[in-house]
Amino acid sequence: MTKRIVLLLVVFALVAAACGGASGESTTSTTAAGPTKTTAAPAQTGGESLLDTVVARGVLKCGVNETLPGFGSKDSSGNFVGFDTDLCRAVAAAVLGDATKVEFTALTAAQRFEAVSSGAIDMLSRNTTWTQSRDGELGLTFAPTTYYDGQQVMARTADGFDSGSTLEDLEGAIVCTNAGTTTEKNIKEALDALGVNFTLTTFEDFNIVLQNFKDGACDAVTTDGSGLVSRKSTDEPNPGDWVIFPKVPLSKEPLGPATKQGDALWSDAVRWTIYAMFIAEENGVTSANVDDMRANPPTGEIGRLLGSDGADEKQTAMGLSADAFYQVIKQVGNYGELFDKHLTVLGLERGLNALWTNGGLLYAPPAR
Ligand SMILES: N[C@@H](CCC(=O)N[C@@H](CS)C(=O)NCC(=O)O)C(=O)O
Repeated sequence: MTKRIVLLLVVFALVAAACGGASGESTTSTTAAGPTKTTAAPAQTGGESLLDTVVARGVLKCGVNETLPGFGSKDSSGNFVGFDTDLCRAVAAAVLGDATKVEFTALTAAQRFEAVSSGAIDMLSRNTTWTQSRDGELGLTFAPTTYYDGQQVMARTADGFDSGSTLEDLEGAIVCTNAGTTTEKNIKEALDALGVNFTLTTFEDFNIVLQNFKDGACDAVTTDGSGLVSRKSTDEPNPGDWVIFPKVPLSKEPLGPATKQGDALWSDAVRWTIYAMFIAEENGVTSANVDDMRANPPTGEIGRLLGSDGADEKQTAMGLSADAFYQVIKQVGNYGELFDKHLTVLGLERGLNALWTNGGLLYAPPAR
C-alpha cells in the first residue's frame, strides 16, 4: 500500500516536471483578471553557462577555417573574413553588443572538435556537417544549419572529366581529401557500393590536398560542393581546367555552427542569433533599414525581435539584452546579406539555402 502511494507520488512529480513550471521558465497564466506574465531570470542547471563566461570575458572565442575563401579565410591585412566568420561576429553582437569582440582561432578539420570539448573555443563555425555521431558521441550541440551542402568531386578536364561525369568514371583513380571529415567516409561508402576500384588518400588539411592535385599526385579531390567552388575560384590555373561533378551530390552536408553539449543557455543564444538573421531576411529587415523597421511599427514579430521600445521582447528572458538581435542585424546583417556578400560573389546560388517562403529550407520558429 505504502509502495503504491510512493509510486503515485513519483509519477505525479514526473508528470508535473514534464508539464513545465520548472524554475527559470517564463510562464503566462490566465486569471479572472486577465493574463499575468511572470518572467524569471533564466537558470542553468549543472553549473555556469558559457553565456556568463563570455559576457564576463568580453570576448567570444570562435574556431574557424582559414583556407576556405567565402566561408573562412584571411584578407591581405590578416583579418578573418567570410560567411562562417561573420556568424561568429553575429553571436558577439548578440551577446556582447559588439561584433568586433571575437578572438578567432584557425582550425583544421582534424583539430576542430577537440577545441570545442576542451573549452579552447566557445563556438565552432567552420563548414562543419551536423551528423548523428557528432551530435551524440562527440557531445556537440548544433545550431540551425546555415548552409545546406552536399559532397562532390573535382577532376581535370584534360583527363577526360566533364560536368556530366559520374562516380563510376573514377574507376582506378587516386581520390584525395582531408582527414577527419565526413568526406572521406562518404566517398569510400559511395564508391564501394558502386563496386568502383579507387585509392583514397587523405591529408591533414585541404591546402595539402590541392597541392597534391596540382602536382598530379591525385586524379580527383572531393569535399563539400561549396568548398570545391571556393577553391576552384582561387586555385584553378586556367578557367575550364577543373570540373566539378556529379550533378547530384553524393551526400547531405548540412553545415552550421556547433557548441559544447549540455549548456542550453549558450546554445540557445547561438541558435536564436541565427534564427534572428533568417527572420530579419524574411521580413525585409536589413542592416541599412533596421533602425526604421525597429521604430515603425514597434509591435509585431519584428518589434519583439529587435527589442523596440514597448515591445513584448523575449531576449531578456534568454539572458540577452533586449536589443541583442537589433545589434546583430545592424552590425552584421541578415542571412541574405551575408550570403550575397560572401557566397553569391563566389558563384554559389541560394538553391536549398533560400528561405522557406522562396521554396528553400531556411525556416525559423516564430519570435513570440
Ligand atoms: N563538411 C565536412 C568537411 C569539412 C572540411 O574540412 N572541408 C574541407 C574542404 S571544404 C576544408 O574545410 N578544408 C580546409 C582545411 O582542411 O583546412 C565535415 O564537416 O567533415
